[in-house]
Amino acid sequence: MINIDYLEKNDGFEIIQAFCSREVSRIRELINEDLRKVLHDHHPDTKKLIETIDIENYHLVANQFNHADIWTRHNRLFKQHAIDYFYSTEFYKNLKRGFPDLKITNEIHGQEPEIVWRIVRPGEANDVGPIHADKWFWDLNGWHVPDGKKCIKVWAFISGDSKRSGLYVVPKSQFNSDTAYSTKQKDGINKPIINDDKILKDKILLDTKVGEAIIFSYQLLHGGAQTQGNQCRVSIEFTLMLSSEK
Ligand SMILES: O=C(O)CCC(=O)C(=O)O
Ligand SMILES: [Fe+2]
Repeated sequence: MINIDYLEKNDGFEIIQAFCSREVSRIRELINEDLRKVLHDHHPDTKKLIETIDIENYHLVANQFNHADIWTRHNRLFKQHAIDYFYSTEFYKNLKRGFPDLKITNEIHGQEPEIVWRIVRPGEANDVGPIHADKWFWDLNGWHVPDGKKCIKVWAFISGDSKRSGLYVVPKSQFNSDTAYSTKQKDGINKPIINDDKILKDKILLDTKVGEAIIFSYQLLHGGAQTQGNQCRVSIEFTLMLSSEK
């Protein structure tokens, strides 16, 4: 089981095996269904083309769609049936055994637990955001962590080339609580922009295999890597809220 205290006192992250290949296939299928449904809602005229699209080949036809407008966070949220499937995975059951009071947070949309998928196309700098700590979002938006609780992030690699895409982290940066950032309003929330780019020279691209997850401190600096090669990167992410005195 993950030892959160240990992780926070060391590099600030840990890579763990999350989903077996059968589970990864099912998660890909669920994301593909959503991908097609959302594209169809926005572009009903391209029904035939959309039927042939999946996360493996999406980038080859993405220029036919309003990619930036379509793929809001809201449109990438797991729906109830996908959440139910996620709850049935061994990964979630293990998390629940280790942290019986855990909750997946819903700070932005306020209803169901927010499990979000993300697709990052090859060569597209705008598909990833700048390096940040997730705690900054909570501070900037006044989202409240109740007394006795804490947040920790989970990011899982679902598809792509792990050596040429994925997540950057700055190991041990959870200790630099004074890293400067400014803020800009986007998609209805305040988003942080890091000011201090000296620290970014220490970032490393984590080599996560498909089905593995990175669990990381809410204070750890991290961000998406622009995808190289010719495969999209697809990942899922969510926040766990847990008792802090564990
Ligand atoms: O996957 C990405 O590009 C960024 C992910 C991220 O910031 C997160 O999971 O907190
Ligand atoms: Fe993040």
